[in-house]
Amino acid sequence: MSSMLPPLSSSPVIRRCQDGAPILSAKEIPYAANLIFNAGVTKYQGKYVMTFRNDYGYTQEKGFAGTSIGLAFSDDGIHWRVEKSPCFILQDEEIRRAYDPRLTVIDGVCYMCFAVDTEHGIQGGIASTDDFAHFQIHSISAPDNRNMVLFPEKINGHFIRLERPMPVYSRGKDRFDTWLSRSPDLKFWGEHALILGVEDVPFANDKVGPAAPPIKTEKGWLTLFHAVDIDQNRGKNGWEEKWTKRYSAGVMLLDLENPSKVLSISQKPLIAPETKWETDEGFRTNVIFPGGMILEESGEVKIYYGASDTVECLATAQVDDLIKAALNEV
Ligand code: BMA
Repeated sequence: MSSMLPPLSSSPVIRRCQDGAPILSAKEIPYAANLIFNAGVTKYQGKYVMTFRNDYGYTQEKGFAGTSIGLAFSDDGIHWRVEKSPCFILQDEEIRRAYDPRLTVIDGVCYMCFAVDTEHGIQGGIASTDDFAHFQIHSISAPDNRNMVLFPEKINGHFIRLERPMPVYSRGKDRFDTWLSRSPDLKFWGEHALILGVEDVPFANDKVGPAAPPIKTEKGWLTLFHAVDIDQNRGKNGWEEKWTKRYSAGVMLLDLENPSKVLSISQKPLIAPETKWETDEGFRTNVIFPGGMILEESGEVKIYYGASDTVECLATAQVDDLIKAALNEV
């Protein structure tokens, strides 16, 4: 069946690296790997570091077979050396898996946010590491919450995070929005504020949530968000039995001093699924999901995104153009 919703296209400011071909996929992983996507990427101690999600597989009968978080390093942010074993796995009688890592360096310490599927709901975790072998977990939220990202600096003495709680009971369906909260110590979180609702984004009808951790610019915190629309007419997309959602990314600017104040929201997608890796091939097609954004000294921004929940890709844009996209000037 074809979709009733209009097609979406990426902003002209976006350039896909290698014409959209993946920069990392399962065939480059030296251990059991199936779906490699939704990576967190940052620069730490002079190198590019990536932690990526590795889903072992999915069946209708058993659901997800498990997930590990793998580790890779790079000198140029494009070509990656994958470490010989995963760096982070959470699994026990209660916890099914940890996934969707997001990396942020604050005051020289590397933090990793991640989602945790448990027998009693989905939680959001925050850990730190200095060697990517040992992780100290600072907090794991109440369920259901995920897609957490940390700002790269404290504001007025507080760590700041974006998150996407999932209030199913009160709203009766998927309709999830983006919130911001603050913490003195990464453990206790409060001052929760709604910053982006589904109704604020013309290319979403289902949920909007954080994507890559924000970067600081003169005009405000430049922040990507994921935007989901759902169309029952889409029928089956990808290998999964039924997949009717489309994930694209938008961009917004938040106030530097008070980041719960939204300055501007792009009214058109920044990146929408377009290449064959994003629309035709993979587990869940029509999905792009950015998890890392790096501002280079040249003004180029590297945007790392998972495609079709199957591979990891890279796009670039100039920071000034991303600001214009957030301000709806392109
Ligand atoms: C969400 C998460 C994401 C994923 C997306 C599309 O629920 O699992 O990690 O990219 O679905 O499948």
